[in-house]
This record gives sequence, C-alpha cells and structure tokens, in this order.
Amino acid sequence: MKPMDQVLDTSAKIRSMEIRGAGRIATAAAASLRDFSGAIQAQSLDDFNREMGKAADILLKTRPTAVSLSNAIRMVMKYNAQDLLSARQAVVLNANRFIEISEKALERIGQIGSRRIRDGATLLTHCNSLAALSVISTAHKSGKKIKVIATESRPRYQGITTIGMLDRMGIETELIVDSAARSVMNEVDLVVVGADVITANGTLVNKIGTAQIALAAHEARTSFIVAAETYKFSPQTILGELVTIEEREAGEVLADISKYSHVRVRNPAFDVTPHQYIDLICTEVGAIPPEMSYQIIRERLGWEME
Ligand code: RUB
Repeated sequence: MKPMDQVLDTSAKIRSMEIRGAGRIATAAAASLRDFSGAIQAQSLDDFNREMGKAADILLKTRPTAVSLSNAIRMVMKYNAQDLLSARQAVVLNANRFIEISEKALERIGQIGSRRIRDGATLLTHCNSLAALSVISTAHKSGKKIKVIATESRPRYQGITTIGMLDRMGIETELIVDSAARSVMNEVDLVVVGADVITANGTLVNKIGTAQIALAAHEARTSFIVAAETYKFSPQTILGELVTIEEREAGEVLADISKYSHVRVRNPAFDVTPHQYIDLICTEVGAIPPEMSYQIIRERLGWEME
C-alpha cells in the first residue's frame, strides 16, 4: 500500500461513517497522519511538509462539522522542525500525545460527570458518544444503580451501538424512538449527551435531535449535561465563524425517493442547542457552565485572537 493510500483509506472510513463520533474521528486522523509521516519517502523537509499538508487536507475534508477533526490535525501539524528527521519525530510525538490526552480526558470526564449522577437515577442519552458513555459507565462502576433510556438516533441508528455498549456493561437500558423523548422525559433525572462542537458562547452542536431533547428537558425541568473533551471547543467561533452543519444523502432517510416527483428529503446530521438549555459541560478540566466556554478556548487550545 502506498503511504497516501492509508490516508485515503482512513478518509473513506470517516466519510462513510465506519469510523464515526467526534472523538474517534479525531484520533483516527491523528493516527493516520502519524503513520503517513513515517512512511513517506520525502527527500527534503520541504517535500515532507508538502506531503503532510496534502494528507492533512484530505482528512480535514472528510466531515465538515466536528471541530475535533481540525483541532486534532492542527495539534499534530504543529511542528516547527529544522530538518526532516526532527519533523518526523515531532509529528509522531504530537499524534501520540493527542491520542493519549484524548484517552485520559475520557476517563477524567467520566469521573467528573458521574458525580452528577445520584444512586437510582434514570438517564437519557442520544446518539453514541464515548464521552457521555464514560460518564454513565463510571457511575455504574462506582456502584450506583442507574437506568438509561437511549434514543434510536435516526437515520443512522447510532443508538443501537449505544444500547449494545450499555448491555455489555450490564446497565439496565430502554430503547425509544427519537420522537418518544418528551413522553419519557418526566421519568428522566438527567440527560447526558456528547458534543461535536461547542462554540465560544457555549452553544452545543451535536447529533440531529439533540436540540429538541434539550428543549423537552428544559420544559420538564430535567437537568441536561454535555460530556466533551476540551478539543471539542471551537476556536474559530471566537471570530464569529459559523459551524457548518453536515447535510448527508437522502438515501439515509428514504431508500427510494424516485417515486416522488415533488419531494426533497433533507438530512441534516447535526443541530444547534442554545447554551440556555445546558446546565453543565463536563470536560477533563472540570464541570463548567456553558458561559465559560470562551475561557476553555483561550486557555486550553492556546488560541489567541489575531
Ligand atoms: C456522533 C455524535 C456524538 C458526538 C460525540 O455523530 O453526534 O454525539 O460526536 O461523540 P456521528 P464522542 O455518528 O454522525 O459521527 O463523545 O464519541 O466524541
């Protein structure tokens, strides 16, 4: 396999959602850049930089919403080497560091988030988020008796992956269709979801359906928390950049559209939850109100206004 084929293969897997979820996309991209850096036959530092730039670009274009992807790529590509050997070493170091930080963050988020869960609680989660599942599994492992209601998360049914994971952990679980969220909300003590993006003002971008769950939780006075590594926060939003919401193919929603001549199927993959509906964001550096997102971006992502 040519070195670039490995990058193309990872990119194809991310695009087709064989690799999915903001955290998993980010670590897969970091690992792909690391492996590519060791495999390319660059003759000079310029060659190396150019090839790395191409690979980073390909990975960056796979899915447009999750900021974890661009943050991970930026962290891996932040090398300022004088020669080829040190450039390679820096990429490997950066990528491994990112992957390690990301694993540790999940563990820490679990510890921090699980403190919000009381014994006997009923939780609701949407889609399939490793960060949200870390909160849930840590609470379970600490001996709290919990029940989880999981949505299907149409159209890609990531909820089925979630119930599989919960089942393997031995957690009592109920599966509902997405539109049943309001019906069960009065039984729920806490909603916990993951994040694809958190903006400078604490707005959450996550799997389509999250916003109406947040709205239902707000109306039912049910707590709504987000579990997210700090690399899910978006530095670009400080400059007012809008988050691109991925629109996926119609075929994911309706198999045969051809028999309808006046119908267009819309398939936005993510939606936007305003910060007013979020009680807390559990990150690896602590549980913060959404209004503190700006500080996280300034302090954790080392990003300065230019
Ligand atoms: C996945 C999704 C998840 C977040 C967080 O969307 O919306 O809630 O990515 O996941 P998709 P994690 O399936 O379209 O990628 O906590 O695992 O990063």
